[in-house]
Amino acid sequence: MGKLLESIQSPADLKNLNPAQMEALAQEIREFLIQSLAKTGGHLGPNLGVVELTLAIHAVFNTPTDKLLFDVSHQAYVHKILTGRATRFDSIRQPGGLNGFMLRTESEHDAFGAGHAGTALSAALGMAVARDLAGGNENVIAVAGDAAFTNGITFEALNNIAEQTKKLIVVLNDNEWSIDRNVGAIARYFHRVVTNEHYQHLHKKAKEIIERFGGKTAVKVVRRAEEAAKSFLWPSMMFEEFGLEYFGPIDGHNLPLLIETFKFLKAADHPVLLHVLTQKGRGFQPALDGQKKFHGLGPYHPETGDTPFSGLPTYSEVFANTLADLADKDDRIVAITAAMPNGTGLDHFRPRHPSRYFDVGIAEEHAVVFAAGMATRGFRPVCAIYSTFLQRAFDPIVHDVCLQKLPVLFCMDRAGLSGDDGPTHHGLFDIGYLRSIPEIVLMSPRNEDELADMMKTALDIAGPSAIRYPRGAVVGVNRKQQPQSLPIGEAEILTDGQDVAILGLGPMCALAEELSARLARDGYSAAVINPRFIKPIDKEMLANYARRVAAFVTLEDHAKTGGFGTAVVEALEELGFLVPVVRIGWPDQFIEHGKVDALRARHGVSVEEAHRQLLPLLANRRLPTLVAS
Ligand SMILES: Cc1ncc(C[n+]2csc(CCOP(=O)(O)OP(=O)(O)O)c2C)c(N)n1
Repeated sequence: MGKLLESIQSPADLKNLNPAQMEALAQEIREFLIQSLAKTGGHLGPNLGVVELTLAIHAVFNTPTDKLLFDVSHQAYVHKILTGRATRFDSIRQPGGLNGFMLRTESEHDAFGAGHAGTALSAALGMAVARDLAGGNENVIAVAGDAAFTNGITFEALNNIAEQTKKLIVVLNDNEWSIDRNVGAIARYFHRVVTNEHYQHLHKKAKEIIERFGGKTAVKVVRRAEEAAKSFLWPSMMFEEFGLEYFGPIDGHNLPLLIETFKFLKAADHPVLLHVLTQKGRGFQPALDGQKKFHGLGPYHPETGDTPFSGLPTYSEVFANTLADLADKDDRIVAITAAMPNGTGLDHFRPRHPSRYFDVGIAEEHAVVFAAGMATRGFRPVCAIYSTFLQRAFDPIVHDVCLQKLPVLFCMDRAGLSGDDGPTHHGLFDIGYLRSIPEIVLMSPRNEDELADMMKTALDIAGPSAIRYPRGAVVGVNRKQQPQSLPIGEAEILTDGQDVAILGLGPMCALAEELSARLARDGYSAAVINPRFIKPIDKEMLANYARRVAAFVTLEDHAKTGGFGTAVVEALEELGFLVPVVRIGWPDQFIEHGKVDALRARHGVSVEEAHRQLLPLLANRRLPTLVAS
């Protein structure tokens, strides 16, 4: 850690630094981020882009009295470093360490927790209105990336701001990137503002003036830019129509200009929006060259940016390649992503079927209703959306897809514990929110070959369906040449047995097999079942085993409440069987970030826990006797 950085215990310490020291501190923070995240991994690119912006905000405002929010908050690392967490920064995203996002329980400086996009403006407005009602005078500052403006909630907030408060500062941190290139009309609009020649000229001028005279004059330049915006670019700037006074765009790496601008905006008696231009990955060439990779990544080489080669393909890649293969033969198939072409693997689909690929921005609700619309016209839309982000689209799934019996397929990546990202990103609720919806067929594959089969199955049926599969590398099984349709609602019996029936959902099948081996050593015979279908559940299979086993075990990478195990209990109850069910899954609490294996052990999502709960239920069972032939 650099000397200046070492001296910053809280944002108050920034107030004693002169401009040259602030610049030097910015460089120290960049170096610190690059070196530290090389070991832990994290959101390097976004944070390198907001070093000056965060410094300027903390130099002018006083958190925690003033409220500072970041949209998504993956770019809040510099904020963490400046608010007393620098010495623990090497623990970020590590078990027991700092969270990778803002967390209200982690620091009083984290005014609002996040992880999903589009919430900063609404939450900031809530805080501003609460302040107004309470007669307070603290500032509320919401920093949101350009991609946050592709999200509906951001616009719902904009629609309300001017009516509801006179004091709110919105910062649009525009780097022209989402994780991939930002998309749509809003992105084009911002781009036009940024590339306007007049602004380019004003930027250069601002820089010169600041170098010569310092802050005050710079504010005049910002104001002139604002005037120019009105006359040159747009009959009336979009944000002005929403009742926010627009300032910018200004250079988001020009610290004195940022500081003077914030001082000026602090005094505003109406809501304002400051448009700052930043460069994602600034100061680290590999991040500038590899914007997508360095948005968020695991450990890397601190000089070259190289990352270790991971041998097996991921589920996301298998999903996307399979979809592209299926689309070769079926031109009704279209693929939809909500700003995650990289994460969902659809990057692999895009070049093979460019006209049937849609990135709609961070707009999960729109993605689903859009898919529904296409389905009414005979297309077979496939929405590739992480389990956690599909939560946003619950009502469209109910109202626009399932109620209308439309054949939309939801491919839910990152279903199960996400690990390092923590509770905002764990995909632990999708069975809970989908299982109760009529019409939907819900599946979970135990390996990549079965994922392909399930995609084929889903595309062969006439109604809605969803497949949940985990983050990361596939199992590595041999794959069939062509995927095959599976019989709907039929489980796969991997091994038959008499004493206990173990149902391992999706990748948890591996644990089911481990448990079975362990029980065999205890002298019990276990059936190992791959349920395949969460809905419709295989009642025939359940009835069959309910007649002979002492207990069922369900293993799932999902919340126990409302999960697959609950579905088994309900089905048995409906069938009239009173057989105990040992349900292994995540407890009814938000699970912290950490390494998957350690978290499973801590929370009892394990073979050991299943074994521990099962033994008393089997104790009265007579051990199998050998029958003499
Ligand atoms: C609802 C939701 N969908 C998708 C994501 C995944 N995601 C995380 S960051 C990000 C892009 C953010 O871009 P921007 O806000 O412009 O910030 P930048 O990283 O460019 O600084 C996306 C799509 C998310 N966090 N929330």
